Amino acid sequence: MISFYPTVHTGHQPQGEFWNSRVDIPVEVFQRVDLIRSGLVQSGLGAPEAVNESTLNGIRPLVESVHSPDYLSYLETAYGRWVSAGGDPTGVMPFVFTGRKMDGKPESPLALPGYYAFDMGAWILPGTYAAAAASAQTSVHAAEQLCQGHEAAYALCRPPGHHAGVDFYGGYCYLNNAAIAAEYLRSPARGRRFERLAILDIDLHHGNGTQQIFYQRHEVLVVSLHIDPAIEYPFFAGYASEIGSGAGEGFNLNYPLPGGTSDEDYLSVLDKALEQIARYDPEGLVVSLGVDTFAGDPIGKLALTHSAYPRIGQEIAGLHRPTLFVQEGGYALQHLPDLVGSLLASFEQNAKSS
Ligand code: OKP
Ligand code: ZN
Repeated sequence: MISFYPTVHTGHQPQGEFWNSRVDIPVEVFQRVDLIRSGLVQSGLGAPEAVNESTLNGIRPLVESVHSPDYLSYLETAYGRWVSAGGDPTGVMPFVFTGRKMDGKPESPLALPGYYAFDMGAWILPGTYAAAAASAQTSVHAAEQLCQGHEAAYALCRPPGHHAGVDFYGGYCYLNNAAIAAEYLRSPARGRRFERLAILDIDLHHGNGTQQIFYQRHEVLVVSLHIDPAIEYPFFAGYASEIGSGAGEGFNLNYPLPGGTSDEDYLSVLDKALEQIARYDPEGLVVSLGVDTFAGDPIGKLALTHSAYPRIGQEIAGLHRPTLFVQEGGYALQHLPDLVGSLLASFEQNAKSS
């Protein structure tokens, strides 16, 4: 399977994340990229191609079809403004939040993170914007391959994207790589076009950013399997009652899963989700691929075993749609090569043989 990875991402290495009254050691580490790269090779998928861009040059209008220009210029300038205003160089992080309780828009660089971030887990460092831009470029390179006639492609994105919304960030995510790729597929510069699209999000966590971006639209069906937000991050979105609104009503489907969900139970819910996607009959599919559903994941609470992942790949192949895989989470470092590699290899094998 043709695949891509970003080379400019190691300047983004937050030293911590606030969680449960502590600063936790980060799990979204730069080593994830090289580990997954080796998994692709070991699984026979071939080595991914390097993406060297570290700006949004060439894709800015596309990215602005997902994120607001105001938000993008904030991300780009946040660290410098923070430090000049006396912010601690450890990283840009919010400590007073807007939202349901207050909705002013401050000018102070020390207050702005609380306007754009919804949690205290996605710090902004000097290299964060370049890394996020590189990650978005990676997803676009992979999407291009579908427009040029490939049946599948994989973007090894880091940082991940599915928690980032039109003008907010959080959950290690700054730019929504899957949403940006989806917009590219819907209106490519050249080549095949995929106007009716489905996004299937199988990361452990609910992709609240992706949900928000497409919530009022029907041309992109968003379907997500994730741990019940009543018991896990992101807590404030991902419930089954969130079905889309306006023209998008009925085009957002959430499947919250109980803690400890097993392979069999997971696969039967995935089956139902795929049936819904088949009924929608999209021209193409974008998979937000997180493997933090694995039992051994350090922050996960589902109980999938290694053998679930090839089965997931096989089920997705059964849709018979041009498919773009975009990496999201997955933090069990020693298992990442196998989890990602076996899912994609099984997808490829089953897509060919049928
Ligand atoms: C990002 B993605 C760790 C707490 C968990 C938030 C989870 C963000 C998940 N101590 N922090 O969807 O994998
Ligand atoms: Zn996740």
